Amino acid sequence: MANVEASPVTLVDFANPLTEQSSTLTFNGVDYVSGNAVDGNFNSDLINGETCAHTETEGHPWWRLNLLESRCIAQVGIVNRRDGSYVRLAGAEVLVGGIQRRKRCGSPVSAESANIPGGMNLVICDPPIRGDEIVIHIPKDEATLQICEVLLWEVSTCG
Ligand SMILES: [Ca+2]
Repeated sequence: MANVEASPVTLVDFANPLTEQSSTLTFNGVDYVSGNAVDGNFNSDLINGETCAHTETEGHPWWRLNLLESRCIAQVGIVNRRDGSYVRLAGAEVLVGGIQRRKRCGSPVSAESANIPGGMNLVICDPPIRGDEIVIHIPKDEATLQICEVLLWEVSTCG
């Protein structure tokens, strides 16, 4: 009989994360930079916590994480802000892959899920997707992307 073992899902502990986003909001002298979404600080109070990433309101805003090495991504958690306008995250999609090819992980963040202040929006890649890059974007003509923290989970092998 074949010995079938499920691959455990583990949290990605990424060092020196490289991030960028389509634009950066500056509000009251504070820059809501892309790196705020992977600084290990889960404070979801955008204004008082100053540890969320936030783009301008624009067409098709995006946030990107370069993992520097290929990983098999199983789930992505997006921590929303809690101090208002959290519904803006509705419709956000997670893409996993590289420059040449990206696949969408799971389903877009639902309006219901985005409506939870400070909620962790879990996007499950079923099956897991291999890639060295994570993109979170909102494919709308006018949108604002705000992410307080991103968590990634991986499995050891894809497929
Ligand atoms: Ca943060």
